[in-house]
Amino acid sequence: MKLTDVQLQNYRDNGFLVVPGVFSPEEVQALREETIRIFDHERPEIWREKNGAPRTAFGCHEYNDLFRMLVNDSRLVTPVEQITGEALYVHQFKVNPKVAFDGDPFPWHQDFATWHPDDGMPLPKGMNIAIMLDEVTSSNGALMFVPGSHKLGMLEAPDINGRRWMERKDVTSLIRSASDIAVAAGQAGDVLMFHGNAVHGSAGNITPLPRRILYVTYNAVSNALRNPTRAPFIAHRTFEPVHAVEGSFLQANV
Ligand SMILES: O=C(O)CCC(=O)C(=O)O
Repeated sequence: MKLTDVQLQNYRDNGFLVVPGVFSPEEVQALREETIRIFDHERPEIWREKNGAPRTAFGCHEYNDLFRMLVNDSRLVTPVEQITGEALYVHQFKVNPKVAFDGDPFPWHQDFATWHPDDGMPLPKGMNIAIMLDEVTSSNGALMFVPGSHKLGMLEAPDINGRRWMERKDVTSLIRSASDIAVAAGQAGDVLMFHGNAVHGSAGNITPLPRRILYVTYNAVSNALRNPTRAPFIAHRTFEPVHAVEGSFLQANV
């Protein structure tokens, strides 16, 4: 999948981009089913909310064939290569299911504010690309962005229990000075891309509608981690490049 000039400009201006209709209903269904199976297991890579509801499954592409094929899918790899202009490896893989009624929020933050000090990623060349596995709306926990915030560089954020959420006073002044808060809504099968310095967060989900999003974070091989401190299933240490595979990951030989 190649981004158009308009999409590229949109991404450069805002720091995020939604690309509609990238993955088919059959592909989305296969990813949903695999996600449900994964959350049935207890493993260190699977994190839960305080009440036990699933929050994040990290690193599934390392032990699951479908997700292993997916991270090489050209619809994910090519647009990130187009933007970064570099060979890429998988820095992080996760599914955040934000379950019906019980999905907790993610406070405002920049990902690079963790990747740099905690993972030892030298430059903000890491980039997220995500697949919406459900309809994502402003009600069920869509990501919200401060458009253009990726141009501000890495902002101050304290280390709170291993995450670098922004302080409320900083979020307040940022949002007062920015034009808007944008909601990255979309349909199942749409793709969301965003810059490592894009300020974003998401509200909790108290609707009866799940909001599953699968994220792949690619990083430039030239920008591989130095002295990472987080677990390898969160900040991967295998810097092998991915190679874009055309066609559906469902057809690929596993
Ligand atoms: O899935 C979400 O709602 C937000 C996830 C996020 O921002 C993160 O994991 O850093």
